[in-house]
Parts: sequence; structure tokens; C-alpha cells
Amino acid sequence: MIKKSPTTKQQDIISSLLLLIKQVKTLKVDSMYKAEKGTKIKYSIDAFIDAHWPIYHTEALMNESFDFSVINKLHQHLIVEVMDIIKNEQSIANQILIENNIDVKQILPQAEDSKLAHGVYMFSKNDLDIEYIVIGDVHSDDQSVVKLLDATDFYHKVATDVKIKLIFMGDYVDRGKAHLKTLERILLLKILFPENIYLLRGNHDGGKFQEDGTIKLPYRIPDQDQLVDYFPKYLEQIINDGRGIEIKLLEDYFMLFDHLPYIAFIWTESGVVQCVHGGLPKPFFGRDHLDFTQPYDFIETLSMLTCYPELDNAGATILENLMWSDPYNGGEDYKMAYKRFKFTHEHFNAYAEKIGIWKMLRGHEARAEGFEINHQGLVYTIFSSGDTLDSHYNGVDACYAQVKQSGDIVIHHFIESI
Ligand SMILES: [Mn+2]
Repeated sequence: MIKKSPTTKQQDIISSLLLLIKQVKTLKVDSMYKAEKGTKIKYSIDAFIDAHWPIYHTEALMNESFDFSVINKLHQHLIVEVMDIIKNEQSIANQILIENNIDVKQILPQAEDSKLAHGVYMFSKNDLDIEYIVIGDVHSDDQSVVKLLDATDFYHKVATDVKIKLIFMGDYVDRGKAHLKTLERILLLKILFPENIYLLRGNHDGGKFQEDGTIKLPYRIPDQDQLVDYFPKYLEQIINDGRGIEIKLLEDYFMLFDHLPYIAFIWTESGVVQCVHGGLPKPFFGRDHLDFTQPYDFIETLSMLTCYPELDNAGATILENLMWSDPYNGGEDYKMAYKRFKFTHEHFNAYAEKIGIWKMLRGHEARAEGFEINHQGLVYTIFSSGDTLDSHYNGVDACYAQVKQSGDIVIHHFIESI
């Protein structure tokens, strides 16, 4: 038997990726076997991923003979492709709209559908009945992603031209057991189905190299946690052990995270639904309240939500506010001086009125029931990892939200309890 060199294996995996892309494309346009097309697409994708990953991802790190060089090449390729797709989603028409308006419900019907400007996706008024599936934190839980795709009948729908759009609200990595495998599946889905998959950024989707070569993370790792439970630390260990992953891959992931959008606005007959990882910009943005009569008077255009130059009283940007804040639901105080602050029902109302939204969907907080509804039915928390062997969140009844054209929001649980 001839043992393949690492370089050959790296080329092989790119060839099988290109083959997979071709297969899925062919299956999508195939007019025969309608009923089985979705199943065939699912098996092609699963077979591709399962061919180079052990069932439980952390085994790869433990298994000294596991070769990461194949993953290194593949993931660098996936990142380039996804960056290219995001670049092509940019819309100058939407850019002009959000730079010159503050009321999203006024401009959404005329915005370019499913396009991006200043880190904001616009899902415009549409003649077709599109099913929006909004997904909360998955935190390196690949098995929950697999189950969610089955539960939404995703592959069958994309194979038979049923309009479905999955919006992930960030926190793809950390805490769970399958950092790279989860990213691989999600990036692959974005490449294979760019018009059905949309990726927002969470507070865990970040990090950067400092001048001394150490990594600065956007969050603090609790003392009781293992470093390898956190994606950048996991990758750093593989790099330091010389197991075939280049430092460039981690740099590329940091770059990709920096390019992920922050907000999605969905048009419905009842009003605009906003999707974001955490919540709102800080009320008054930490300034002297006397400057303003309303907490969101400082926002003058929609583009300011993602392009505001100043820092709040905790030294955080609006982008960080959007990824870190939580709805206040009683108990502890608002902690308005902290980066992770809590916003009240009144804050939400002021924000919603200012920018013209109706409801908000967000992730960021694990809840035993998988979801929570706050602020008199206007703010939904959705958490999408739970009760799988990849998950850190056993005991969470993972769910996703379905947003209908009418504005109805339906919560679906998708993991059978063991
Ligand atoms: Mn989070």
C-alpha cells in the first residue's frame, strides 16, 4: 500500500470538496427523483464531513496520530469562499438607504432583498412566502446543527425550491466539543446554499493576535474551564504541538469573524423583526442622561447602529453592546456601568420606536426551556444547543424560531430527550 504524503491528502480533500459542490449543484437542478433529492444532498454532505472527522471531535485532539493538515487546507479554502460570498452580498442601494434613514419599516419594502450594507442584512418584503428559521447559539455543538437541519427539513426544502432561509445569530464556537467540525458544516452550508444560510456574529466569534504573539480573546475564560474548550486556545494548542495547523488558519478565522454581519431585519405583515446576538445599544450610550430626553436620541441613522465611533461608559462599542447585552427580567440590578448590561422594557420600547422595529430575536443566554420571552412578548431569547454528546448545555431543550410572513413567531424544539 502506498502511503500518501500530507500534500497529496491536502489536494485530495480540495478535489473532494469541489466534487461535492458539483454533486449538490447537479442534484439541485435535477428534475427527477424529487422526493429523494434532499436525502441524497444530505448524505453527500454528511459523508464528506464524516470522512475526515472522528464521531467525537475532541478525540481528534487526544489521538496523536490524527492528521490536522487536511483540515488546515480545507478550512483555509472554506474561509476564502465564504468571505467572497459575503463580499458579493453587499448592496450599494441598501447602503444609501441605511445611511440616510432611521426608520427601518419605511425602507425595508424597497431594500434589496437578502443583501448587506454596514453589517446589516435586509430581508425585504417579498411576494413569495419565505420561511425564516432563526437559530440561537450553537457553541461547537455540531450534532445539534445536524438535528436542526433534519427538523427543519432543510435539505428537502432547498432541493425542491421551497423558500427557506436560516439565520444563525452567532456564537458558533467555544464550550462544546466540536469547534472545527461545527464551523466546517456551517461554512460548507453557506457555500453550498448561499441564499438559504445567513451568519451573524456573536460575542464568542472573535479574538486577535497581539504584537507579542499572544491571543486577546473578547471574553474571559472562567478559572474552572479547560482552555481547549475555547476555540482559539484549542487551535493554538494544535499549532504549538506541530500537528499540521498553521497559525494562518487562526488568523483567517479571526478575520472571518471580524467580517460577519451583526443585524438582520426581517419584514413581516405585523412589523419588522430584528435578529441580533445580544440585544440593544446601551441606553444614552453611557453619557449624561441630561443630554437626551430619550435613551436612543443619539442614534440618527440606521448605519450608526454598526458604525458609531464613540465608546460607552464601560469602554465598549455599540457593536459590543449588540453582542453582549441582555433583557432585564427582574432580580439583579441593570449593571448599566458594565459591558454586559441589561435593558428594560422601556429601553426596548424607546429603541423599537426610534428605529421602527416590532420584535427582537436574540440568543446569548442559555435557558432550560431553550427559549424565554421578555418585555411583554417583544423580545425572544433562542438557544440552539442542548442534550447531545457535542453539547456543553445538557439539560437545555434546544430550539429554533420560525418567523412567518404574517409575523407569527413559532418556537420549535428539535432534540428528543434521551
Ligand atoms: Mn453569547
